[in-house]
Amino acid sequence: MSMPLLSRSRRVRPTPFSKRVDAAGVKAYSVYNHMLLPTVFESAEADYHHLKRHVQVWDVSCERQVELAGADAARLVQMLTPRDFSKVAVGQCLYTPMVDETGGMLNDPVTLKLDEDRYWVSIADSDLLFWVKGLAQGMALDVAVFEPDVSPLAVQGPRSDDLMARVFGEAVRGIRFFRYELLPFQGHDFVVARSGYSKQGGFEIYVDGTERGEPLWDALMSAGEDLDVRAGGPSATERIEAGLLSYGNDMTLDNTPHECGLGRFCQTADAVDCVGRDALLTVIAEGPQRQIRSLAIEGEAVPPCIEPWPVTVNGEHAGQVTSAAWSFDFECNAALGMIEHEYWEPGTQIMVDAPDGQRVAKVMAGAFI
Ligand code: THG
Repeated sequence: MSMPLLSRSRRVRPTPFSKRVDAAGVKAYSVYNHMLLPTVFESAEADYHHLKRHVQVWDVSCERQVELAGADAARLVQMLTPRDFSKVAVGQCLYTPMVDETGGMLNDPVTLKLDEDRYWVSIADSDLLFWVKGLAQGMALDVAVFEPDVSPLAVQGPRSDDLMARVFGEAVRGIRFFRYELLPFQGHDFVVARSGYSKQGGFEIYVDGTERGEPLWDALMSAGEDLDVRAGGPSATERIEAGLLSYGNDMTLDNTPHECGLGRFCQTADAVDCVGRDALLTVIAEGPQRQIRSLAIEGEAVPPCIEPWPVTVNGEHAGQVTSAAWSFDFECNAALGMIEHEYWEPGTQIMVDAPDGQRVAKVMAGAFI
């Protein structure tokens, strides 16, 4: 199938790694936070198998940072989320549902506490910067809110520790999940976290300074030659198998964190400064009416889900599929969908209105991996 081209302009921003990504033979891009996100190199299938067996370097610069710096930064961060930040330590990364005054999801970033008065909010695909600036101005807070020149570079896959140790030293092996350490490369300390948008293990290097991007990319690629390191990107198939959510796909402003299955990241009663606190306390009291579930869809490979696919049971509305992909390892279609509470029990058989016809599907107890 021929693909239309992507028209380029200033609005679709390149990244510090774009020249290297192009040289590596990128075959497809998505646009995320108004920035290029490389998605396919060899093929979706080859990239997926390689990610699960070896190690890849991902240009995820589009996971832009919203920096909060100043005396009121801690107060502002707590206004954004029902996750309790009162006991968070410097060096931690937290998966952070962020909500508006109705309890609707604005974004699901990873938040790094860099200092008592300094945070990076590593955002998914929505313009969170404007909301945070608005709150800071409206509340007359003593805090700077801006997008710094920081671009995450992810190293993902089972050989990530080995590759990273060659570039940043053996200390990388001691970094715990969702913690970061400052580690030197060519005389500069980089924030290196054990995190990333896959379940294959790995790290994210927060590259502060565009000019530091290419030297780091080159060092990872040459250090990993015998590990078969390749350029890669988030694998839609792998992340659907893993149940990793995608903002704008699996959830929107219309969903609460509880509908998204993110209740375990909310301590709403303790998060007294959270803007959406009252709305979420009501949701908690009533219980969510629908929730994200992993689904297995029968039949041959489905096309990508670019509009929600209706889900029914005996002709009754039962929810919608929001992401789907053929799982090369499980040899069935893996999907994520928002399922109404009458139908969300594991094992429930549902019907999915895929673009090429109706499919039988099953609600799963958890993710594929
Ligand atoms: N890394 C960084 N920034 C990001 C992403 C990332 N910004 C955009 C997007 N990804 C934000 N969304 C997610 C979704 C899931 C996870 C991270 C970011 C994730 N979740 C694990 C899970 O759900 O099992 C672990 C959560 C936990 O236990 O704390 O990793 O990937 N920098």
